[in-house]
Amino acid sequence: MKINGVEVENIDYDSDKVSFVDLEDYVPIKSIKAKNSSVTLDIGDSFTPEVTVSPANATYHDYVEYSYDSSMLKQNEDGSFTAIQSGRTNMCINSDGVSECVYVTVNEIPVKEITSESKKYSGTVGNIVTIKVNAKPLDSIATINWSYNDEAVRLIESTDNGRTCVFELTKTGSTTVTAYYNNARCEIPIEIFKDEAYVELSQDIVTMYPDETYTADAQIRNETSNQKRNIQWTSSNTAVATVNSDGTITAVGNGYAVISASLEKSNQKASIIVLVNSSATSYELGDVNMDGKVTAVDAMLALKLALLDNPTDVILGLADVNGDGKITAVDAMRILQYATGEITQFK
Ligand SMILES: [Ca+2]
Ligand SMILES: [Ca+2]
Repeated sequence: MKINGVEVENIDYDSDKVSFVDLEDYVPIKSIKAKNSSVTLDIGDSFTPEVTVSPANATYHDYVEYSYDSSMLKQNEDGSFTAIQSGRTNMCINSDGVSECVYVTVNEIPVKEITSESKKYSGTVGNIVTIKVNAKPLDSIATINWSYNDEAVRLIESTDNGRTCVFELTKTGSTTVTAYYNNARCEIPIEIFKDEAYVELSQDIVTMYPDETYTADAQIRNETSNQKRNIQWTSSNTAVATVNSDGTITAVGNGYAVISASLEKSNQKASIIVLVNSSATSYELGDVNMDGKVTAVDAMLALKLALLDNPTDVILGLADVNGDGKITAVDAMRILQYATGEITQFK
């Protein structure tokens, strides 16, 4: 028994579906040619590929099969194809081991009209705004584009084929973002306000012994950002004091360090002066910051220490220049006088 000119033995077959051709009668297909190698359609358009199968007397001349992406194209009973979804695909015509392909492009349904759900947006620098637009016709899934001033806003993401767009506001002032597709445009104004947030620390100076810890109480005031912002902690001198990410300061060695609390995405920061000393080490009276000289800075520090409830005894000893057992504005004044040469000794 021969099938398609090939000798086959012991085969089960369905006589309705398989036809048999004698080897001597079989004429193979040499070529399949499509009139157009590519075709471009809009959704809903139909076309019938014009195909020439050669030779004309080929056994399977009339038995061509089509392979195609059925999510993009639908074959009709008359053999034509209708575009049902946008995209690009190869539609291939196959028979008798020979193929020819037609590159099919289905255009998306163009967006004709874009409207914004909200006429205007506003927020503080650092805020995130989510802008939603509606596009017509509703069955279009064409991607909407956005243009914007990238000094004023930063595009975070565009989803739902451009119908939802998320921006971070980056610069104070008025700006406009535009959603567009071909000639359909929608301009959306955004008012961006100054970021007034700042960090406040409950005190601005602390005295410590080495190995002591102190957790600074930092609060973010005037926060209008809709994003959670962190405080970043740094130490000016980690040989004196270190600080971890939650504001816990650890005294390390003698000296003076400034611990800064910076508000994320802002240039606002607050700081706390840390004076560390162990009783074992002595410095010149009045040299409050332990830098080896008595200056106006020491006077300023004494003034700050005057407001502190419980300075360490060692720091008290350095700043209480008149020896009355407490640090007051009088000590600060004496230190200043000493620093400027007005007095040459404290007592
Ligand atoms: Ca000093
Ligand atoms: Ca005093």
